[in-house]
Amino acid sequence: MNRIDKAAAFRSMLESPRLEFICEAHNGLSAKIVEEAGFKGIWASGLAISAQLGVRDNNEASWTQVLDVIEFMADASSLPIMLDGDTGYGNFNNVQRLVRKLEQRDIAAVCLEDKIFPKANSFIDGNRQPLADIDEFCGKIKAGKDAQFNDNFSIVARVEAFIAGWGLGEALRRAEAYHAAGSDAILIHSALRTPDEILAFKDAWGERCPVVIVPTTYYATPSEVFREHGIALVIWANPTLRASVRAMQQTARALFTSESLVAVEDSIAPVREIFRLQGAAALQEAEDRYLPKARHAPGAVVLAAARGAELGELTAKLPKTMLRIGNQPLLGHIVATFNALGINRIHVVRGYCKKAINLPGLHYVDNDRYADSGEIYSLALALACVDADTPLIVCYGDVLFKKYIVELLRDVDVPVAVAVDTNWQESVNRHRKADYARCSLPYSRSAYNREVHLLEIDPQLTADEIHGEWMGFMKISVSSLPEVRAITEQILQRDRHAKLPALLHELILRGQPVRALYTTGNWLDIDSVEDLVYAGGF
Ligand code: SPV
Ligand code: MG
Repeated sequence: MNRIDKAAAFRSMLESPRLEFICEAHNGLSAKIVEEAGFKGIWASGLAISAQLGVRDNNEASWTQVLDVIEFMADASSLPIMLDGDTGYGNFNNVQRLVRKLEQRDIAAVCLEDKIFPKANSFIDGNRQPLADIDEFCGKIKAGKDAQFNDNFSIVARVEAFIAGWGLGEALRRAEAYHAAGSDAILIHSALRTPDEILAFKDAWGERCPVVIVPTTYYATPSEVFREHGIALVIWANPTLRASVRAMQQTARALFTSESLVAVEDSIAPVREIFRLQGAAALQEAEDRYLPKARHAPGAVVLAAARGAELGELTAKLPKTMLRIGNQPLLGHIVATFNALGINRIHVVRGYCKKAINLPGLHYVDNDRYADSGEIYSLALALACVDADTPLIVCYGDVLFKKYIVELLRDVDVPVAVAVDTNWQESVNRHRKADYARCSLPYSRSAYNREVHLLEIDPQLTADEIHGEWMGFMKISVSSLPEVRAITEQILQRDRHAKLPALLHELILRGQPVRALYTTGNWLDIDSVEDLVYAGGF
């Protein structure tokens, strides 16, 4: 990245034949705002910086505390900054150290005023303020100029003669001396409501060196007047501070009185504007470039639209997924297991007694045709809602399972995968109908680490064909989501009641490999009162 010479940019503003303007900022945020407004330079105002720190403009903030603030300003903005260096925070020696520290922080210029440390703001009893000894002040300017490394760094000498109640003669005498000592420009300050003093000064001064002004009290003077008189630079010394003070006062009062953000929401910046000013987008881009690609935590879809009529009275007013097992509903257990694996974007398809499914933090998809549709129909509704850039784990809403089953699916990086329970005989013994799976390799120790694929899912498979039972767990990768979406649409055109295995069938038919991951037990589906007893929920 090329480094801009901010000092050179500031110097060319001072020396340009045009009237230039710089605006006050007092922290990183206001520096950025001033830059975005279009200004070419920043005035790091002593008044504004001390005020935003909550202290007086009397050198109550130490000079290193001021340095800390302007370092943030210089980082937040590419504009040249002129620091309001007050009296230089000490004698010539302190000025030298100040100039070196400013250059290290890429500050373009410093303005030094001919008063006594600790100074007071020019608008508070200005005419009682003692001025610096001219020779002593000239020594500071010389010392500062000798200390700077970059020839373009500017030292602006601020003449406070008018402020302190002296006349044009004293102002010119001082300006002449400071100019001779090496200052790059003269700031002539005045507390009048008219520009008379500064214009008289400029007219007498001529073009000896650039003249800088601060029209805070004579703000009503059109800038055209300054232009006509050949002023080099106008400093708007405190507007962003004053604007923010007024806005904060109004907002805080309205909020306190109304006890509601509604009263202020439309008149304050949206949070996303704060993020923009902070450069949040650039950090996100940088993260994409520099951080190792984080494995996207998958999302989950829980199919829970059915009643579970086989449970009779128990599901008269509740869908099966909301039956209590231990301390919470079945669905709560499912969610807790997903959550334990870092999966928190969970879409639940609900249908029967949908209002009863109301656990917080879930995304609900309503299948209002649950009585006249099947699992694929519910899945298709969910697929229309899930993120396109996140893999998906699908399961039924009536199963309890140990997290390792989902963990295996989460960590496998293939287009589509299913978990297959090798403990299938148990379901035969319990006389349940099950989705039996035939795979490319039976489960065995040697199948460990081999890529096993699903060949067929069918409740009618014979015992010698069965390699396991499919429990409804399926993982769909990001790249497969569009195809799976298309297949579900296709299936629904011919059969609105189709069940999940139809999707696997179709994938296999299309030659899309479906990885089978063998697991053994560690899950339970709730199909009967006996299952509920088993699960400890009855
Ligand atoms: C400042 O902004 O701190 C200044 C300008 O020094 S003035 O407040 O007008 O003195
Ligand atoms: Mg000041």
